[in-house]
Amino acid sequence: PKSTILQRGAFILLEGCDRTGKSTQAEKLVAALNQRGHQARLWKFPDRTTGIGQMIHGYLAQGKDLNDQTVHLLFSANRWEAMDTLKTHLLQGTTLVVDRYAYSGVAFSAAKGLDLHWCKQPDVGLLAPDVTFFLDMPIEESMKRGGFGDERYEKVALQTKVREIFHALQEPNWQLIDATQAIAAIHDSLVHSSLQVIAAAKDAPLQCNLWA
Ligand code: NYM
Ligand code: MG
Repeated sequence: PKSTILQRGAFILLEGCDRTGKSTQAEKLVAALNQRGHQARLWKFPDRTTGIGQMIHGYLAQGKDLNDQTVHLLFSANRWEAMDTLKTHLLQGTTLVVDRYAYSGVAFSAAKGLDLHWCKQPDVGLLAPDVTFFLDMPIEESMKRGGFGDERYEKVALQTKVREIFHALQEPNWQLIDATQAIAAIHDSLVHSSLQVIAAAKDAPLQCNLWA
């Protein structure tokens, strides 16, 4: 019999400033892909469930202080500690819908004043996304959404800088999404694009070359 080669899943990333609807869209996208018969699962960074993730959570939500370089490296380590698991899922054919990644890592730390080049280095060589959906909207709009201001970084001036740095980090496989659109309209376009990305990624090798 003809041998069958297992087709890998796609690495689909959602990025953007706080309160742009990433988590809502990521959950809806996973459900829609599963419904269409694609194995898909959600992954979120920071992953607050690990030991490193708990240190990050203490910093973001519980007022624990850490110096800027240290917290930057913790966010990066929180991605590296997930790499083997993420690779295994992708190679088993599962598509990953990832809510934030290294672009957030660099955008937030550089917005605080750390050197952009320095910020990228710890994440060099991570798995590279097949597509990045950048959910973009004016900060004045996202500010109006519920919950803004609960965590460290949820401040207008900082978010404005973060947005600028995100734009500077754009790569050819980014798709800019107007995040002020209705939830259903954004969802439809994410599903449409994701199906194309899944079809294109299935025979392509995994790329462990972020910023390399
Ligand atoms: N954040 C997130 C960083 O500063 N660096 C990173 O590497 C990542 C992944 O954490 N304001 C920031 C962005 C958010 C905060 O993320 C918590 P979320 O998606 O709100 O849980
Ligand atoms: Mg948040």
